[in-house]
Amino acid sequence: MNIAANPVVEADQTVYLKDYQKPSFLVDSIDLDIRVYDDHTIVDATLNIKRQTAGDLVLLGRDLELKSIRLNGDLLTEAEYQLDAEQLVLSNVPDQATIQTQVVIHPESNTMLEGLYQAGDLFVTQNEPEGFRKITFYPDRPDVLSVFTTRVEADKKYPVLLANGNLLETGEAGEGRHYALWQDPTKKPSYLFACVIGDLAVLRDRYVTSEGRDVALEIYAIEKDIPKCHIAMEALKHSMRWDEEHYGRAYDLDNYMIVAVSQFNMGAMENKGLNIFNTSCVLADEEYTTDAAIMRVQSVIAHEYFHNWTGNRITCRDWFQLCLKEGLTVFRDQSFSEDLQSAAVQRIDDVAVLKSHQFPEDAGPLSHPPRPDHFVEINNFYTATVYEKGAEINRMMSTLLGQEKYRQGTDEYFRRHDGQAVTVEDWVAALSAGSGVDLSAFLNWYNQPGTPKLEAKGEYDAATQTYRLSLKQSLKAHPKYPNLKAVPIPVALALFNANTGEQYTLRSADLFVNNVKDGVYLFDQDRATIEFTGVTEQPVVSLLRNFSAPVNLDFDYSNDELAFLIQHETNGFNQWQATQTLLERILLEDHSAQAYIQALKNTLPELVQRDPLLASRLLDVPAEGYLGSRIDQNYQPEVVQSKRNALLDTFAREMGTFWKETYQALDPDLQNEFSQAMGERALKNIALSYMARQGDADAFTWAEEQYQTTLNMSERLGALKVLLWNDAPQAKACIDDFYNRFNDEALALDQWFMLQAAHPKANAQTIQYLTSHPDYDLGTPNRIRAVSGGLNSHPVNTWSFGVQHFIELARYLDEKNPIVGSRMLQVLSRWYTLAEPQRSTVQQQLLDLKAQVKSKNVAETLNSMLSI
Ligand code: B3K
Ligand code: ZN
Repeated sequence: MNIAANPVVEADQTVYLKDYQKPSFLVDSIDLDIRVYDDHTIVDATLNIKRQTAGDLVLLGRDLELKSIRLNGDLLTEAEYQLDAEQLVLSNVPDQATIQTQVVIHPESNTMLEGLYQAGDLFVTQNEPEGFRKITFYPDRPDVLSVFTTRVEADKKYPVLLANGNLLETGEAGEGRHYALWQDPTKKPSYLFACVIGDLAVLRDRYVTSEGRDVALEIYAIEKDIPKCHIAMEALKHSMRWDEEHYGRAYDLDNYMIVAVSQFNMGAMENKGLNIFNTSCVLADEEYTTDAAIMRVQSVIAHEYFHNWTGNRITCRDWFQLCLKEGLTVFRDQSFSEDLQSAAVQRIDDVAVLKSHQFPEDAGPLSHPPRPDHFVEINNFYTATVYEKGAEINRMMSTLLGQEKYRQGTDEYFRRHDGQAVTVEDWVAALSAGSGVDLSAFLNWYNQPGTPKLEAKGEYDAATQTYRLSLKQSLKAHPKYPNLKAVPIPVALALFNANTGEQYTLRSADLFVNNVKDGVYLFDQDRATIEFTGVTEQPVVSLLRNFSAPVNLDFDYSNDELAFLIQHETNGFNQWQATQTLLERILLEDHSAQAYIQALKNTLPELVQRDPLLASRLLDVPAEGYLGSRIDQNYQPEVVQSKRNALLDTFAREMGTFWKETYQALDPDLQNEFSQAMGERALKNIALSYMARQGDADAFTWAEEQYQTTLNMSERLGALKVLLWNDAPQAKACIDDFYNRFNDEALALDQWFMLQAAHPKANAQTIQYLTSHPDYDLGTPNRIRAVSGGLNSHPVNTWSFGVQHFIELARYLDEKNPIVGSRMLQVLSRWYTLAEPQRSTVQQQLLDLKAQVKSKNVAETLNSMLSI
């Protein structure tokens, strides 16, 4: 018997893109037999393999107890193969052969939530990127595609037995056990394999595709959560139709199953025909989940569904190409969500995430290109850069092409590569060929790290009625990526008449599309100047409308010009962007707040009536964490916090009765449209918190009333937040009441943890109380994220008592769940920007941790963090 033990970190385990080689063998088909018992699981695998190139047969496997291996029916002895902690290698294998293995695995004690694991009463899989090798020996890499036939057997206490594809057969297996046999007719890589064993209820529906296929839709969850699955079901049908209409892609199997599980490392997983979802990304119900969570559920449902074509039917050649499927699929789900609610607000929310997560990542020690060229642990590369920046690259190409050409390009991609495992180059080449526009310069975006800086200067010549815009781009040098090249930057822009507020029609020979109001200029050199003619009066320019490129814009606006844009920009995104630019100046460069306050006073009353959701976003004040990420040295979180609080106090005061009147005027229950109601709820909560800041005696009474009387989670939590974070006399009773109401609802209980951890005056005792609470569970990533995410909403707390919390968490998870451990540690990645003595203190704690960690995940993250 051989036990492949946990790997230990060796000197250099770096994998390089340049070393990519095709696998020696392909797998035509695999038969899996998975027999689950209480204290072990037996996995039999039969692989029909075929040689592709010269070389040994390499079957990857980790933590597997090998019981037997046969080659063409003959039992092999230990001398006939080489086995180590990572792989099983056979030499001199015939060009065509059958390999049979039997292994024993232990899902019941698998705390890493990777491979097959037990979560409560449920057994589920998570195989992307390299989990399948923890189930059986296999060429576990995305360029090996095979037909999977899966027999799942378990005790009848688990009535539900699922795997990918079509159900061929079910039956008795003796001793109170039963089995189900599934076959997935579509060839797929092993990372898309899934099976589920458990006792679940199901919500069923149907969808007939544009090609006439009648698809059975099923969402599996525990019985009491089934009523919370309807929004997800509607979103699924909506996504199916959207993909047909926008990309011409129809679904290809007779069933589509989604399973909700409460212990899951990330949001969801697109396994072929059998998605597995974190409950937080599938359960949606106004009573138990917030509006933001409901929006997220719809977008994640769409994301995983869209993967069926961008990811599953066309997959990645290797894991360096991860952003091929993720960047494209995120762009697709963002576009879907833009159709679902206000497009401007969706864009605001997506860019806010990009700027608060991806920009700091790209400016720090964890910076990497969307398509990295080396890694130690691929799980560390499911990053904001791969996902969100990857999406931005696709958005830029689609902006340039326009709807029709973009569609011709994607059609060509699906035509060329259906059923293949491909690269980023293949995608850009197909998009170029289909659209007739050479997009190859966009490969620079995929291959280079860092956020480009776009410096722009404007000059108006009244005599010739000409406006000249000079542009310059630059990228910060990166030690690992020399020879950085200019990238193509689509600059969407508009000019407004500063006196009348009207928008000019753009006249310039330099524009991609001329004589329009919204122009796009393709800036692909180091420097350029564009000239606009017929500009009769002093203009105000609005740049990067809709955030047309993921760059840091440096334009010397006056505060009055920004205030002008807040009031006159017709692009909701840039209206919001003007508020954010102005606020950054006020908060980080000590500018006066007057221009901002006056602009909002002029804009809000009308906007609150017309578009409450957009109005709620115009009230965004950059979070302390985001502001901190804009400071590269001598960062003092407490200084940022007190400046921000001072601004909020001023703003609360100066807006006078606006808050109270707004709170009283709005009634979300009267709105028919979800996004209108959502906007009004958001506004009312903001108004309540400003009323509290004003010291208005009604604030707490109204908050308590809102808390007690509502049946809507956004309203209940919004009110509770005001009470709790302001230490209102009613706070204790309400937070206890919340616990009593929802202690059997895991997702709502996460909010209970989060809200307390996010108290601005939380301290080490608060965290101690929460993490030793009987409902705190280190085996449930959602619960960990609730406390850690709450705590991290105030960098003052993160960088004081929080450091110890995150270090201890990383140390514990290093062994138990390194994927999540590595994530948690990344919270501290900007330690080097802190002012002394904090900087050295945190550095020392990280160095101490480095000596103790074992997993590749945590070790790689820590090494990068310390190599600044
Ligand atoms: N593809 C999965 C992510 C898997 C993460 C593994 N650590 C979810 C998604 O992007 O749809
Ligand atoms: Zn994805």
